[in-house]
Amino acid sequence: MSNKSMAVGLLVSLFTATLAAAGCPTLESRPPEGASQKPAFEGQTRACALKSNVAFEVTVLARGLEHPWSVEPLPDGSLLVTERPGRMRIVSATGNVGEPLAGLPRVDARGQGGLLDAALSPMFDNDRTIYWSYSEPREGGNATSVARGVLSRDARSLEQVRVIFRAQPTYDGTMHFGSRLAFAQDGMLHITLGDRSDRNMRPQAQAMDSHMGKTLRITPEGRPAPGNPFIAKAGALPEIWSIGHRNVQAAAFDAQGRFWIVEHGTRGGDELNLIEGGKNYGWPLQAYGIEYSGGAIGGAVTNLPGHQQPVYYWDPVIAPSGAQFYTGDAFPEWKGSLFIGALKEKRLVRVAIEGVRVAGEEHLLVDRGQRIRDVRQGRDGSLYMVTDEARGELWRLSPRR
Ligand SMILES: [Ca+2]
Ligand SMILES: [Ca+2]
Repeated sequence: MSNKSMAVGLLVSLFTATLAAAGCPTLESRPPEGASQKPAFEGQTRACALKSNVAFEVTVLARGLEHPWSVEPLPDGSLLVTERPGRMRIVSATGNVGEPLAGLPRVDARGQGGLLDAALSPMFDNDRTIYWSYSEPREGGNATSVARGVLSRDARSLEQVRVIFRAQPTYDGTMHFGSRLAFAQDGMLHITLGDRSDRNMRPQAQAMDSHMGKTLRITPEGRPAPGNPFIAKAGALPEIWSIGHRNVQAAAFDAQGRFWIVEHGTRGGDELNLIEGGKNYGWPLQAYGIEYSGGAIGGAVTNLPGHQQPVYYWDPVIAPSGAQFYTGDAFPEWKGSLFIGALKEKRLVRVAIEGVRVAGEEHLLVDRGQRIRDVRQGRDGSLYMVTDEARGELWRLSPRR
């Protein structure tokens, strides 16, 4: 081989293999949007690429779901699915798509709004209670609300439906509603909300008299949860748990009971955060990445004293929606991993976590080319996903037979 071809070969390998600080190959080799930005600590972005040795198969259980947003496995193996235009359905374990459940309130389904997340009561086996979030049409606009109802004996309708929480303020917009629902081990319901996207609304992520850009913690009846960090603070809304978020569409508790969220940043600023009550996660004062229009974000600061750093960030972004810590027996190698749906990058992201750091990242289901909106684990240890398409699909990922 000539010196020239050796030099070319070396150049090619330099450009194709990007190494994490730890010296291992990374998945990401594109240049970051925040070209001059530096992570706050080693491993905060571009972690080592993982490759699991797992034999799985994906079964398409249902097709033709209109922009499904949430999938919740039910105790009998069937799946509760929401469709953003305002329908909730039960799909049987073998893929029979049921009629929309009756009894849901109206939703404002423009833009990113509509019927969003659903969560089962921790006592669902006994109380058959379902919680859901949605953009509620209101005088002067809309905002995220949470309702609950009891699934009827014939599983065709929701009964005793009641709105238990209404985020404030009402705003006339169609973006950044949040809104995942997750029950903690103590039985309290955590809600994640967005900042409503428009520049005039952004500062509300830091405003204590607004629910926007926060995570919230309420009782199953919708009251501020006892022990909330700002419950006795004058001028602060008592439901607030954490502040400074942009738009959170992914949230999950791990096996230790820790609360994690994955939030949409702008170009180059998607974040994984470990949430502690009372803490400030920075938006829009502290952020990675740049504006969609180009140029620096707000204060253009990635490390502001008194504000929490993300455990991990993606630049370029994945656009995260839906999250699940794997605890099942079907895939022992994946125990403890965090699975995240990726909209923009159209894949399932697996993140291995050690302590409070990301140890590695793997991307799965890349070749299917669909926006993954939600991922949840069934009692059988399978992972269930819905895809955010006009004719969206419901998938089961299970051990290969
Ligand atoms: Ca859910
Ligand atoms: Ca942040």
